Amino acid sequence: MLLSLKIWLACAACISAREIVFPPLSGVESFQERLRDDDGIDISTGSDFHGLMTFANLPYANCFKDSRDGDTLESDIFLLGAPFDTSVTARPGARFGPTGIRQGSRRMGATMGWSIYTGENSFGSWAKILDCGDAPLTFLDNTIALKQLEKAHRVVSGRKAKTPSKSSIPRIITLGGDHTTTLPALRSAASRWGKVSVIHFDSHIDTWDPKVLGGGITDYISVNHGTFLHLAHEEGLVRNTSIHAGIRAPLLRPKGDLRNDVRCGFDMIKARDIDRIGVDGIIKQIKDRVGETSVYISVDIDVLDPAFAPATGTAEVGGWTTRELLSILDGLEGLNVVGADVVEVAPIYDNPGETTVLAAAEVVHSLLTLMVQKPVKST
Ligand SMILES: [Mn+2]
Repeated sequence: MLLSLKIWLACAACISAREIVFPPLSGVESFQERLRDDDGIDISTGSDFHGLMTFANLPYANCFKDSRDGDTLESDIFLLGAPFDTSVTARPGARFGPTGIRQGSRRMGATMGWSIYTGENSFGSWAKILDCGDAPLTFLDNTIALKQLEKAHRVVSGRKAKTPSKSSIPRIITLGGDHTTTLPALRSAASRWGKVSVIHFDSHIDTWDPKVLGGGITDYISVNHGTFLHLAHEEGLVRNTSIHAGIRAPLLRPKGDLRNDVRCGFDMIKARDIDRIGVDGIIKQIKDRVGETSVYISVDIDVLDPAFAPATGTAEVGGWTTRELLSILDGLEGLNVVGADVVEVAPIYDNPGETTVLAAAEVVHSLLTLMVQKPVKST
């Protein structure tokens, strides 16, 4: 008995005497002030999980501050959240998409940002990249919310570029939001860059005539996540060199929807075309279509099969894998990408492994990389 007590006391002493040795911490550029002490324990940098959450641990900036208050915020690429989901035709929830995509990006950043495929680090290149947080959008009136989003885009894209020798107008990647949020983004992009070719990754065509989808009963319901590309065409924002990729959802009319789609300026790559022409064939078809024009890339996460992106409002089976989509996106290097978004991420339907938000974050990373690879001067 006495012996076991002695052993217990010895062990207790050994546990309390043990020092926990941390590995050296450094590398992550932090926007937090560093503590100026010298005890060797760093609580300012070194974790992907510290501070408030931004996309890929990028610095946050209040992008809506007034320049008359002495604000001189400059950046080359801005991330902008659009928490809006009241124009959907099926499951809501994408208002939490921006938060979900940021959650999916927590392990991203400059420190471990070197791509095994390209050898590049998009977070540590020439471009300054900031996260604006989310645009403050009312959730009670779609008309006002979309006007707010349009103004947010106008203000952010009107800021000075940090590296004007490379690219004179800051570019925006929007974190949606249901797909209606692409309409204000296209209005803003077209006002800065002129008409754009839209590369539209989606399982649905989204060019539906409001009279067909929703019945056009009021102007209010005519603006929704299945009609915004029709409206963008009517407003003269979209070039007739646009293209869908990954389409597989059924149509409302046997021929009329497709005729209208062509009229809106779109060519179409269907989901199953990948089995026939492969990833390289799809890349070629997209590049041939848009050429040297200014390009806006919109990625509805439902372009992925629900096995890879279950957390979305209008899931359609038979879609692409995450790897296929990322290979196609990375293959678009060299295009003049002036704006982009990832939309329809509704995290409430995701699983504990966060399958959808991880995929969405990596898609944003690919879009960011395309922008860094190809600076675009304004025309
Ligand atoms: Mn869509």
